[in-house]
Amino acid sequence: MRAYKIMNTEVVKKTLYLFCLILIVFVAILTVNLVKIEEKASSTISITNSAIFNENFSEGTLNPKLWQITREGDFKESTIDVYDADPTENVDYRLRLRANTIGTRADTVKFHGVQSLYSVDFSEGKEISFDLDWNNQSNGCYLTASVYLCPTATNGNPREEKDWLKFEYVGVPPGRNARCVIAAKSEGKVKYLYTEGWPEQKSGRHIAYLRIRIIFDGENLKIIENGTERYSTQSHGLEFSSAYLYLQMSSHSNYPTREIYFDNVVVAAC
Ligand SMILES: [Ca+2]
Repeated sequence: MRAYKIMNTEVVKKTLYLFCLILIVFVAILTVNLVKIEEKASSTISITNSAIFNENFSEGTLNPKLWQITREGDFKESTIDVYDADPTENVDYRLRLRANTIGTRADTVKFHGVQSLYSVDFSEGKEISFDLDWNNQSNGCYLTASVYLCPTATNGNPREEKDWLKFEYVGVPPGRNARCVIAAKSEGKVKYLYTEGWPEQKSGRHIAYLRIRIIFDGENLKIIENGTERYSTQSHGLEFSSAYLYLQMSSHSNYPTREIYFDNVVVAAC
């Protein structure tokens, strides 16, 4: 009887040891996995923080969940699509804005483009960057390629909205060159921040494929074109800190088909 009791106690002890061992192994496995999950979560967050928005149009079509088309004025042709701009078998999808204004009303300027359906909050440091291909215009007279940051949404012309910041290229006669314009509109009043010497200097310069970076850091605003600072202020004075992104083109009447491209639109924390 006594021997049976001792044996029984031994069995209980062994079972208890085994249980403790299993528990330790289980806790160890769980801890390792939790650390892994945490690492994965933090890397996901850091990716989200550094690139909030990244549009390279690689889907080959304009995503209606991200963009809506904007248009104002009469066109002979107005095409806004995602286009493979690479003439070889490689693929290079970009946003294409294409306009033909032959035979249209002489008293109107025609505007079209896209508006992001999500707004960018730049109350904390943000960089908005994009590629713009002026597409080697043989006659880019009064053609414009613009990016507007505007707190209000419209499927018309963002220029008519009450508040915005604009970065733009305007084709200058006889049409092979362009100049840069940076302007802000506040409560309906337009203020030119940078005009590249215009109206005294009217010749403009040759532009081609451009990478533009618009950097907000508190009240500081800096605009960089192909690595060179174009504009900088320590007090941008904008009365909005959240804006839709508009990629735009405009043309006067009686111009044959002209097209420009945007690509690699990135919004990132900085
Ligand atoms: Ca692309």
